[in-house]
Amino acid sequence: MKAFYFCGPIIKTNYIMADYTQMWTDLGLNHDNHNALLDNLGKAYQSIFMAQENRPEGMSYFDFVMSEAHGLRIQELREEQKAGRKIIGSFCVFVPEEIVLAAGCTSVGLCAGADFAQEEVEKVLPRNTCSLIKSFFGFKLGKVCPYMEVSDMIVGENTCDGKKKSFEVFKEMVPNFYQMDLPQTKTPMARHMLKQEFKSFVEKLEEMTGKSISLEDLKQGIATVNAKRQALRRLSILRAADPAPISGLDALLINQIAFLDNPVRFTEKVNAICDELELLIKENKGVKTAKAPRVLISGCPMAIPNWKLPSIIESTGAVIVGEESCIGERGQRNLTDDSGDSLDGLMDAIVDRYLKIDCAVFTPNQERVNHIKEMSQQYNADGVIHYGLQFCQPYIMESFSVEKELEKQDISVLRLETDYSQEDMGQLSTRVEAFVEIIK
Ligand code: BJ8
Repeated sequence: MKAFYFCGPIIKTNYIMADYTQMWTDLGLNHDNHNALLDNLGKAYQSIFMAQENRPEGMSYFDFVMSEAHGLRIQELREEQKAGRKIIGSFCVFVPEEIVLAAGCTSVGLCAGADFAQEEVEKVLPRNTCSLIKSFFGFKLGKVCPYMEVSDMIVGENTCDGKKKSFEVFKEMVPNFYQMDLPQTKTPMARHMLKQEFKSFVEKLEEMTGKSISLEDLKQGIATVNAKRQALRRLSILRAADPAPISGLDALLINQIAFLDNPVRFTEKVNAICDELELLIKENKGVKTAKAPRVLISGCPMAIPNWKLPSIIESTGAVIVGEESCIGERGQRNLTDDSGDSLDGLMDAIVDRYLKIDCAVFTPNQERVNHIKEMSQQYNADGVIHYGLQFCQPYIMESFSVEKELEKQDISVLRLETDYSQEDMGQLSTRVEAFVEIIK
């Protein structure tokens, strides 16, 4: 039996892992930093994920993907590059994967969920910047992210002020930065602007690849991404069962992997685990008992390896039944209408689909509160934990009105603010335990 890498020799398997040292050197990674990161993540993965009971068998594929997230997956991306595909990295669910695929490119997510090289980061960004932004700066400055280094183009979107202004610094650190402007309202003018931005993105990709996107290409791109989102939606809906058939941690992990894996293979594997979950539900088998308190998480996205809050919640005996988040339902629930018979018609459908995303950078944003209420009912949640990353103005500001509206409906809410550090673990645990006691 041989151990394998994501994160050091942690996850035991029969798989014989390759030596990726040369590939990491070619990508310019800093070996000491990278090994330290993998080692820490491996330990975290082992204690958080592998220690769970009653995991569906289908999770073994996602464990495998994680174990090879910096190995085999990067090798695959490099092979795609050799075959002429471009790799497009991005930080936001507003960057349309349909268009990336239609251009014959591959999309990867670059958001990061761990602190790294903080001292270096704070030389270029204010201390009071949210952890998500500091994290991807740290991964760049510490040279530990193979996805960032393998990307042919890095798309930065103007969403919150933090991202928008930090990209002014970040674009000086990478040679291949592309800025995408996004509206902050949903007026007809904003819709027009988004369409223009998406058209410019098409032009940029066509210029990079030297190939025009055809109607057929775009239809195929939409079909692939719709299938992926449908599979994730299927997974979400199965979590309404009581007892819940899968832990929130594992469901979050699958949603996180959606940003890294090959979309067609990923879709097959999500559907396969859904088949298994359906059988478990028929047999009335769950990851916890039917009495376990059910929690919905709402708020900022949780990028790999940000598992802190979900692991605290589930360690109390509660089960997380949904994520109202971009790495979760907010990012994946809407499909793109593929019935158009012209490129322009399909572009309209893509714009309409993306404008349904109810990110807190939009104003007004009543749809998000409505969606939280809807999810809370649909998944039979006993309470909602609102997760705000410290210094994230859009979500923290919105958390007050979310709390007020949910309480009007007698839905219990706990508003939390945290970051990626481990320092507040004790305090968070105490607050979460008290909340879970209340909603029991
Ligand atoms: S569509 S949620 S992925 S912007 S946590 S960096 S908001 S200060 S991530 Fe997001 Fe797109 Fe919106 Fe979704 Fe700013 Fe807040 Fe930091 Fe954030």
